[in-house]
Amino acid sequence: MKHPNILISPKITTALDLGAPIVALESTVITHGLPHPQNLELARDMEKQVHDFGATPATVALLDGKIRIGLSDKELVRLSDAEADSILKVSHRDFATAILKKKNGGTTVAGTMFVAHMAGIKVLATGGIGGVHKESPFDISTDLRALAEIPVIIVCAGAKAILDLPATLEYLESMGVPVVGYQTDEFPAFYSRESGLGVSVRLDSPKEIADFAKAHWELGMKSAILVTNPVPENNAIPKSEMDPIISKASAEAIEKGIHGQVLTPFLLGRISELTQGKSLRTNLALLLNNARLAAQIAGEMKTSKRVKAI
Ligand code: PSU
Ligand code: MN
Repeated sequence: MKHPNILISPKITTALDLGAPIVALESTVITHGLPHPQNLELARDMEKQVHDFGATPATVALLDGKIRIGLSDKELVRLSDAEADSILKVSHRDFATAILKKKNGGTTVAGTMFVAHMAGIKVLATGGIGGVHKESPFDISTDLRALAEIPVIIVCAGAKAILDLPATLEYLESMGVPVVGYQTDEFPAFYSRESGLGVSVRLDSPKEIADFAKAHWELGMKSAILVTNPVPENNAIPKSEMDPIISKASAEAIEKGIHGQVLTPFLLGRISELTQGKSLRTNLALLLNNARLAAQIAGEMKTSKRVKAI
């Protein structure tokens, strides 16, 4: 793929040429989702997890107005050092802004899906997807539209309970997006393993997920497959403990009139303060857990392809 505004690193180019497993990583979590220096540690650790589990990590971001697939360590440092105010949060509508103004930016799940699909990368890892907001039901993340339209596998820990989870799941159902529970029947709520809501299918191994994706896309379906991977038990915070904290942070957002792109970062920051950093540790643990599963799925996707070629 040649495009004047997209630069693919040599490592990723080689992996693409070889048909080797690759996992795309979003970068809004680095630029807007986590405080410094945990964001840099996390960015490095995500890449390491993917690598250790047999795939090539491809962090996607914008640097100097170019869409980048695969970053050097120096570039990860640059991205994580930038003040959130000066760096863009890049979803579909923001790419041309970043290109024209030669900006740096973290790509959201939607933005990363768009870039990954263009490059031929099939699997993406994140923490949690965006969804329908509780405070303003008309605030629906571009992530949901991207899930409806872009055929890649997203590994996440569900959606945060800061969102309207039933409405988010209804939207995904309307758009025909399969919601896979990895070794669970319940839709995980990011910090918590439980939400009281169901998934559309439970699958128990990376191989089963790869086979499911194949079956879905071979029919000509265009949507993504959302794989929800509950946070490891020892890092989970029970729903009953999170609910009052989330309500408090949401009420503050309404009081302060915070909405739009800054709402998610505001809520995440407040929840971390209100839990004295406990939610931050959970956030980091689930991100790494998702990177591992994504790498395993990417490995199985490759196997399925090879078997087909024989
Ligand atoms: N969930 C997190 N941390 C994040 C995000 C989601 O736990 O940083 C980011 C993701 O990049 C997601 C984006 O794609 O927020 C959604 O933002 P919005 O709701 O403005 O679409
Ligand atoms: Mn939004």
